[in-house]
Amino acid sequence: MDGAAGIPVETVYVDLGTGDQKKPEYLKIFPRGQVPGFLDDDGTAVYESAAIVRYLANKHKSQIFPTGDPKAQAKIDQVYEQIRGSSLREVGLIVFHKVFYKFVGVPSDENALKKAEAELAKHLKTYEEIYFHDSPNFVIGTAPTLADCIMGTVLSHSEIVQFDLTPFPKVKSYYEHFKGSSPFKEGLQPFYETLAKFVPQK
Ligand SMILES: N[C@@H](CCC(=O)N[C@@H](CS)C(=O)NCC(=O)O)C(=O)O
Repeated sequence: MDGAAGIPVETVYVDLGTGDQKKPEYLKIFPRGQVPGFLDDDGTAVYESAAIVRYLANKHKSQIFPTGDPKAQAKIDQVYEQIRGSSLREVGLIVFHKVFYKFVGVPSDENALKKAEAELAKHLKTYEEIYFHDSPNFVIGTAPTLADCIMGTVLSHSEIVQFDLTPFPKVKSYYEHFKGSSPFKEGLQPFYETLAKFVPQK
């Protein structure tokens, strides 16, 4: 399968439900015991999603994280790090309150949930203003970059917890395009469909 960067990769599903990620054969390759993990043909093993993208981009000279172009990389990295350190945290909290706490029978803290939702809305309003300038379909520039990986992750989680994107039309239309892309459909959709089953529908 060709991913967003046009780099051929084969997807192997690791069943978190049955704990495949903690089995000795997986831990031998990926000692962190989490997905995703990337195993190259020569046995090189890389974990952490951004590290995998950067590794593949460097190896295949992909625009997803342009090799040898520090300025372009910095533009992408500042978006990646900013979103990962803020919105991913907030949406993660919302998922915990709405999905995992219910799953393990821990009462959700409504105030903390509301605070995380308000924070996420604030971030999306900012993204509406500062990104999607070159193309409505990409966070920055006119082709997929590592910045789209993190924005797509935040928005996919937002959808799972039924976070309303209507007040953010640029973000909403960006996400519609992202969801229709084949890398999302082939790589991420099965994971999000599984997660969605645990969310009480409104
Ligand atoms: N920061 C890591 C996050 C990895 C992560 O949290 N993976 C989760 C699924 S999204 C996982 O494997 N959970 C199962 C476990 O920890 O046992 C990345 O970006 O790759």
